[in-house]
Amino acid sequence: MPVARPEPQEPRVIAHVDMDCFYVQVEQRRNPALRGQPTAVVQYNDWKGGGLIAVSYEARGFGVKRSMRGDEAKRVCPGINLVQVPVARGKADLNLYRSAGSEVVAILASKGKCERASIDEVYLDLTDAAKEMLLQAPPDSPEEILIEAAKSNILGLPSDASEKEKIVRAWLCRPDADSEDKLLACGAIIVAQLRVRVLEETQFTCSAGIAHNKMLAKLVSGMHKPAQQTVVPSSSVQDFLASLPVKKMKQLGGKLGSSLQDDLGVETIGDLLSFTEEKLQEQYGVNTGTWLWKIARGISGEEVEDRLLPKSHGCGKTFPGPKALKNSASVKGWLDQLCEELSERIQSDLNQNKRIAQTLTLHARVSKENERDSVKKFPSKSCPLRYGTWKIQEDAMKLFESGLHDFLEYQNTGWSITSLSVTASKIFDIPSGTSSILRYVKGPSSASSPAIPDSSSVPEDPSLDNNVYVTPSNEEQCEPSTSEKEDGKKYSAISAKQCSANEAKRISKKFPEVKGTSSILKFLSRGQSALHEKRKSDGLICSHPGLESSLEASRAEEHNASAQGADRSSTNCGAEPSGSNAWMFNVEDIDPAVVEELPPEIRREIQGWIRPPKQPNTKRRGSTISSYFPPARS
Ligand code: TTP
Repeated sequence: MPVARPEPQEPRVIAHVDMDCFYVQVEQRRNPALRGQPTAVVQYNDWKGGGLIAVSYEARGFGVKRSMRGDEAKRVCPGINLVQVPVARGKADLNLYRSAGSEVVAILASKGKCERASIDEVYLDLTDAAKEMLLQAPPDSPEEILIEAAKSNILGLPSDASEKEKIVRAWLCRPDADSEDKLLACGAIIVAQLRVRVLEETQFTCSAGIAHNKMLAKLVSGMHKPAQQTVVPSSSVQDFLASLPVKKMKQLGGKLGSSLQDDLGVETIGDLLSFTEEKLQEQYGVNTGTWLWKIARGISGEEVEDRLLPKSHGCGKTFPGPKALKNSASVKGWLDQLCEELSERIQSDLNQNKRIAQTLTLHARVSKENERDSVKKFPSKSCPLRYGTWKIQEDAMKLFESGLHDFLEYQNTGWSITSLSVTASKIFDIPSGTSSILRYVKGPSSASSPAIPDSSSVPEDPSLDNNVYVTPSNEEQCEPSTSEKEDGKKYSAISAKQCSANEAKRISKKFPEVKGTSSILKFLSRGQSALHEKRKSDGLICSHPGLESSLEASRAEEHNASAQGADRSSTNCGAEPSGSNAWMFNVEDIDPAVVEELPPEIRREIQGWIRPPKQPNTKRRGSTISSYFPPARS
């Protein structure tokens, strides 16, 4: 449910930029003969000519729509060019479009905080840039306004006037405008400049919305397409929202919007104005009630996040009609392909951006034989993400088996899958301390190895220590128990039933919960038998390999793809670890004098673990971290 965010004190200038018929433009750049022609990009699927996923504005003029398939589009527009998306591993390969989107983002991000919202849209916070323009070079001469800015659509101004451009020029330079409108005018000019640069440098056109918040900017960016921009002055907000159907608002597209229509008779955002905040809170809870009350007034405090990279990576494939998957072997074949692509993408994110994904989720659309209309959905399943292609493949297959088990509810019946996808989410930047501590914590065997890239080993969330599969609360779980995590969200987890409770307690006592510094602790806790928890739940087994085995697997994968098979057989899930290379440490064994010599960020982290001071533990147990920290010289 949406929640109201606190509004900033000062007015902001926010833009939402959305590429026009994006995949088509990318294909037109690859093949300029397609420019200006009715063109559509079709999904990789030959059934009825494939589903259209992007349609050029020329084709739209003939009545071609995205909901059509290629055959129908040809009937409507015989001259249409249908371009199939590039294919890899038997499915659409979107890399071409992703990197084209990145080209655009690189340009747009030059003027302020930039949030990449999808493959072809971004939010920009241009407040600072607009303030600077207002201070240093305010628009004061209508004739000098950039033509692209003069073509802006400004809500509240006559849009079909023969002198529209002249009116817009005058509006952008009004000396008597209030400071909000003046900032907005500067924002409109900056966005126009950016759009011109995008066109010059990438050959792509885009459309944009410019307003005082994200919500309004997004709502208007698609209002005048292609290659145009729309500005929302504060004075026109009420009129605009008065006629805006509730379902047009992203968060109101589903059940909440339906409830507003059915339960309160609200058809437009403006209709919400007739309800008090208390009434809306009574109906939808305090947070959502306040959010609704605010959006009715065009108020939204949501900030533009500073994020140029995607929040998650997903790979999916649909299997329509006769292509539906009906046995585990075919599911495994496809899951392997999807996981291979996912693994490549998260590995490249790790190498290029030093980001780690924590959670692997499997989604599927499944129906039972003879029960095509069943309302029961296949439950999405998640687990901690282990890096390495075959590990992801293995875990994804287990998630599938677990989901199928829950879905079938012990019925011995056939099933049929029409879509499968795997997602890597909860991506975070590697804390700088983590990468540096790796140099200190390499096990004995790796010490003699060539330098291992810091990115080759991936820590996991320590809070998952005693949990095997974890899913956000909006996903179904295998066997729910609920725990509150640091970020305040509720997570449900499966307790490791087969893992002895005593052992679990022993581990958690030894490795105290450390807030905000999950990575290193988890990393270090992956030693010996304690970290090779074997867990079974609903037929699932999951073992957490130690540092060394994960390093080795990563290395093997990086340097010798053909060794994967052998690697896989030697590290089967549930198999005992080789042990010789794995190790662990006790917090109690860390010599405080040595900690003082560590880089500050690691020092802070380790000090967090050992505070309050523990009783000195003189008992040495095998390989401990203290073996690798020589005592400080006195
Ligand atoms: P959109 O921004 O929704 O649409 P668009 O850019 O094609 O056209 P518009 O000018 O109306 O914004 O989607 C961006 C790209 O994402 C689109 O070019 C193709 C892809 N896409 C899909 O693959 N499947 C889909 O269902 C949708 C909606 C988009």
